[in-house]
Amino acid sequence: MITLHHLNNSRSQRILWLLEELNLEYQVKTYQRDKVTNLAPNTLTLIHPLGKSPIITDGDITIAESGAIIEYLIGTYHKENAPGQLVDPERGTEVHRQYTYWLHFAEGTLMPPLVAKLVLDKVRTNAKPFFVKIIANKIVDKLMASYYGPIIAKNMDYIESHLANNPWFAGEYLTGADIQMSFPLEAAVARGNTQNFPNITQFVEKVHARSGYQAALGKGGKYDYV
Ligand SMILES: N[C@@H](CCC(=O)N[C@@H](CS)C(=O)NCC(=O)O)C(=O)O
Repeated sequence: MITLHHLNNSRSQRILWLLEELNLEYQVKTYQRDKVTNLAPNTLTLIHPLGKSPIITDGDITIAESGAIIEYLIGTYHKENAPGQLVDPERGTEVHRQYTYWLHFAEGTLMPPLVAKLVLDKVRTNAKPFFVKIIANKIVDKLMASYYGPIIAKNMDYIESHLANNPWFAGEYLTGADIQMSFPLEAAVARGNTQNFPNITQFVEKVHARSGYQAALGKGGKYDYV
């Protein structure tokens, strides 16, 4: 039996969605983030030393990293490329190259500056006392304006223009790339950062409308990015 070690409001939502798209039987073990630090509880390190979610176990196999989990689940359990269903692209095709590219892009290129922004926003909010806050905000503003801001904007423009010509990230069909890209994009929509990105907004709406996605929401409990 597959077990998903699921942290609330996290990348693990991707895997819930994939498990539903693949129509698999699985159980969910839920972990709650610490209310102050937002970190995962230490009990997750009993499953994998880094204690980050998602993690799955399947018999005596343990896998961390959402991209690796997506590749494992699709490689092991995907049955057929039926219309409207999640497709496992054939190796050596352009669709497969696109699938692999976006699978890696999500965590390798897009997430790092988004996480940096999240951390810097926290510095801005939490810095104390007052005079430290003024200096901290100046440093954060500088880092955002000169480095992370332009990188995030460039990435968002790039994704937006890709989605102008492709209904799904690898082309015509839903693939694991869409599962992987869903988390950063739905977080961007939920935070109100996509007013000027209609294609990204529509992509997230299309994802949220899928019955597999809705079933995943039912299994995982409250998720702030819908
Ligand atoms: N690149 C990893 C990132 C895993 C990760 O950072 N997960 C976050 C949740 S979105 C986490 O567990 N945070 C809690 C913590 O670091 O304690 C993946 O894609 O699985």
